[in-house]
Amino acid sequence: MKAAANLNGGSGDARFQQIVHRLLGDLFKAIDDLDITPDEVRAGVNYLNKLGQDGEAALLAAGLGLGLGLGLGLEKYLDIRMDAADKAVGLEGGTPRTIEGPLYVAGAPLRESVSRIDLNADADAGPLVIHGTVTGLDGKPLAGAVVECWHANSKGFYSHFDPTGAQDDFNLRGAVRTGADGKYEFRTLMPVGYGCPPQGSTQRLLDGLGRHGNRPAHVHFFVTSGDHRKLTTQFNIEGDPLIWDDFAYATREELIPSVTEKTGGAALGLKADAYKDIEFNLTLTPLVQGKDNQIVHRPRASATA
Ligand code: MBD
Ligand code: FE
Repeated sequence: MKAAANLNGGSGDARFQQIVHRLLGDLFKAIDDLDITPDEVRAGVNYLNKLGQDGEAALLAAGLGLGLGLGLGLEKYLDIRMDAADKAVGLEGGTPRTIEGPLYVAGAPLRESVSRIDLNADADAGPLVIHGTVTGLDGKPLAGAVVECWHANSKGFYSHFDPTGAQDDFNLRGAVRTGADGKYEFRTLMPVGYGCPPQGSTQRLLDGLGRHGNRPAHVHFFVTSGDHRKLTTQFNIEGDPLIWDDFAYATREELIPSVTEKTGGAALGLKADAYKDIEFNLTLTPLVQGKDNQIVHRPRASATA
């Protein structure tokens, strides 16, 4: 939390840091005291979005006071709470969760086992194959699991949210269903880390704290399978200098798979014969008292392919 406000960080405005630090601490305490749920937090986050769209922040500030802390490492904090809840019921051994982030788009075409997801040319990005096996805690492959992934292009931009308009809606976004072997594979291009829009409100706030707004290169996942809990996770691209300096605090030791060099990409239809390969296996966890307690309801973008 001191990190989020960059308290004693040597740069930024000390008073601003002190205030943000206090508000975050109070907000986290309120979440604990009232056991505020992820859905309730999401309703609040969405409210702030709407508030800005409506141009009524000043109106609310007059009547109620402004919710400044929301969004700053908050999503990571909710993960920490879910980790603790899992530990309390002895639920261990699944692929660790990490934050969803704001850039998922529902509706990617669902393919069987393998999907090529680089729809648009990207001269600066080399081919990448991401693959693995979906299993339960018993290590047995799960058939019929749906693995969704989404990631940025070589400019750090996500399709559907790309300010340059250079990408089709589902570029670098995929969904596959596993067969009996539990395997999934995405044929894609190597992403580059995301940076907050330099002129946006988020970066303005970070500037005030003396913090950067960048993430290491990463790939997001949703994994769903019948009677298991939905997994929300990401991996980082090994070697990225920002791996332990992510403005969203999503990095976890277990989520930095090895990147290996391979040849034979031509036979796979990749843009070059030499390609990078990442094996990322996904272990799902069982329902808790018959319920998926890690489903988070929030407004999400959607499109039709
Ligand atoms: C991203 O790509 C992301 O994953 C997060 C958490 C925030 C901003 C952009
Ligand atoms: Fe992301």
